[in-house]
Amino acid sequence: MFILRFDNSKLLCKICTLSILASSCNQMGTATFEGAAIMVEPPVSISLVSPVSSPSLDDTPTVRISGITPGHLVKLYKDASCSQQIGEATATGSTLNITASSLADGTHQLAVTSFVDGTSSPCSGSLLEYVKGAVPATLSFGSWISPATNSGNVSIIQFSVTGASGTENVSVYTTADCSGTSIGSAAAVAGTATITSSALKIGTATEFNLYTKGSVTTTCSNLNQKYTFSCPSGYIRVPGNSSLGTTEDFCVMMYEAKDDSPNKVKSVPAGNPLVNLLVADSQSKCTNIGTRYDLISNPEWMTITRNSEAVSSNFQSGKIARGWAARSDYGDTWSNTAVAPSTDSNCLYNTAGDTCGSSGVHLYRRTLTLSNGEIIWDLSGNVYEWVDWNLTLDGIQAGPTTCSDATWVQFATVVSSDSCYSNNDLTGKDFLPSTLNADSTKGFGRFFGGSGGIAKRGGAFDGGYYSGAYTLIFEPGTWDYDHHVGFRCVYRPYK
Ligand SMILES: [Ca+2]
Ligand SMILES: [Ca+2]
Repeated sequence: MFILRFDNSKLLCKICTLSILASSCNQMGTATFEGAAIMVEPPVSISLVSPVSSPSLDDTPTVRISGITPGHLVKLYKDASCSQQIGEATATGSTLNITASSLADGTHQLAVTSFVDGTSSPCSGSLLEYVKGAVPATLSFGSWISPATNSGNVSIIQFSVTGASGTENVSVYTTADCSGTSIGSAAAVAGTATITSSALKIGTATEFNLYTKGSVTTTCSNLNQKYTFSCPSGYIRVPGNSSLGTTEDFCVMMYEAKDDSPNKVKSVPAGNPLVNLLVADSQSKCTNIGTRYDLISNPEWMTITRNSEAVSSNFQSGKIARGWAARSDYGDTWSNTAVAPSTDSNCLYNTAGDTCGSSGVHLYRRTLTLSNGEIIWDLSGNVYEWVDWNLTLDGIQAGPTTCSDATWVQFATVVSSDSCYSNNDLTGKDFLPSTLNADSTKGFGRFFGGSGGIAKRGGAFDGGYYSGAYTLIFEPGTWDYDHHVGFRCVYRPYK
């Protein structure tokens, strides 16, 4: 009878057959034993319980260790080689929570071992990186990236924030207490976060003060920076109207487009409007200006007209200013044969044939005022303007070609009897003033259907009562151009 002792950690089997031999005799017997030589494996994973993410200011994080054999003593370390223990506990199930002892600022590689019957598993190696963050005094503004200064005509802006703790997530707000939805957030890289904002709502403000806080630096701090939005030079801001399909504010040319050789157009008072272009070429003149520029779309046209219709100074004696459009056989006492000779305060009114003045009859005033005080010239009259029927689809879209009124009619006639209105190819928000009695007798213009489908609006210098801010013709096709037809560009800051 004798006792054999084995060092379990040096056995390579879990079920072993042992032969016992003596040097002076034959085999004495065999013995089989099970389970006595189990190799101890380390736990397989570590996850954060509290806090839920790293980096964090919490210096005693609680972690969950999984893949444990019940009964094993689990030891937690803050280094990948398991030399600096920060906690331990005995497992009763296959998972176990351990709260670490105090961790210093910095990056820690959490690792574990299992221990049973005097035998330890190998070290797991790093299973979780935990960053205990230091608290910077404040996050600071870095620099403007796009635009390169603190003002511009885009509503999506980009800038940097510095002083972040490691890779913490930095968020920016426009509220002084960092309440509400952030306008942008990003993970810092080496302490600097590059923030790209969502589309700022330029309809509610033109100046945005910037505040920030981080996932580690949770104190809201003032970046002492503000961004000021403005439309491009020569463009005015138009409040969006979601019921008409313009959910965001946009900018529109204050004047009909003027040539800007060789391939663009500009919005300036001097010179005659650019005419005799196909609708597609007109759009190209706009898009050539740069990104976010386009030919005006019908929802945008309607947003301008509906807005100006609600401004009382655009009316006198129940009539809205119709502009440079007089024609004696269409309701006026004189006729124009050309566009207005100039565009400034000395030519605000059409006062006689091809003649203008600084004062005159309200119906012949060339400007409309928007609810935000902005002024737009010649939306009605001077030259017709090509209008892209669809705002959301790229390129030029035609309007309906199913309208039965291929002649001049009042808007009420379209509503009562035109086939394109009754079959919903044309709806009220596409063309109607806010009240149905707003017609050509009140300066609003008229409607003309047709088979071409390309929309032109506003009427021209010799249109008489057929001209008006709401005037709409579907007769032209993509092949048409005329000296009565120009166009106007928009700038969409949110794109
Ligand atoms: Ca016009
Ligand atoms: Ca379009």
